[in-house]
Amino acid sequence: MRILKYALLGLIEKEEITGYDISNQFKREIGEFWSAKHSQIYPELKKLTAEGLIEYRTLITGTKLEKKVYCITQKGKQELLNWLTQPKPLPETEKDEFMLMMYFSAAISMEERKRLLQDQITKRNAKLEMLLSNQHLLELANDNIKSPDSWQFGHYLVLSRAINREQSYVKWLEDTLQLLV
Ligand code: FER
Repeated sequence: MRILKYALLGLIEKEEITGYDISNQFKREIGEFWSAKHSQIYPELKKLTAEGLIEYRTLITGTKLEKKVYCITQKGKQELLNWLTQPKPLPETEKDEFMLMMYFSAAISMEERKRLLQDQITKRNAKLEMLLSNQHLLELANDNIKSPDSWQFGHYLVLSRAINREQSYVKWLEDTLQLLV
């Protein structure tokens, strides 16, 4: 399944947007939880155009620069709505190298295990700090972010889920550290 297709339709549906800005949006927000290579985005835009799901007009900026500004078609809106309203399968469990190491960790000393757990706690806490600061910025920029009617509500949801996940991971790491003597 081409999931990137729906990420692009979702972005273009919000407002007409250049390929360059789509790429930036990906880096800034969606890419935090749905990674896409810069090199995948342009071919996908081409496909969507060929399929009649999006259209573009050419914007001349300056003397030579031409930009494509994309907007969604009726057909594109319909496909996006179909996808949005369809139940989703569970993803495969995320591969976590630390978990694989933990699985075999009876082979190493308690001291080594504790050191490695402590290292993960430090790294997870740093990630958590980043997420909490993003959440704080989002709350500052949108006074009604927790309202399901807010246009940024979806962003808030994805972020709060990530915070929840990291907090629970850190708690598990700390509980595990306590088990080791
Ligand atoms: C964001 C920053 C981080 C964001 C999501 C994340 C949607 C992370 C998500 C994750 O790790 O699952 O602004 O916005």
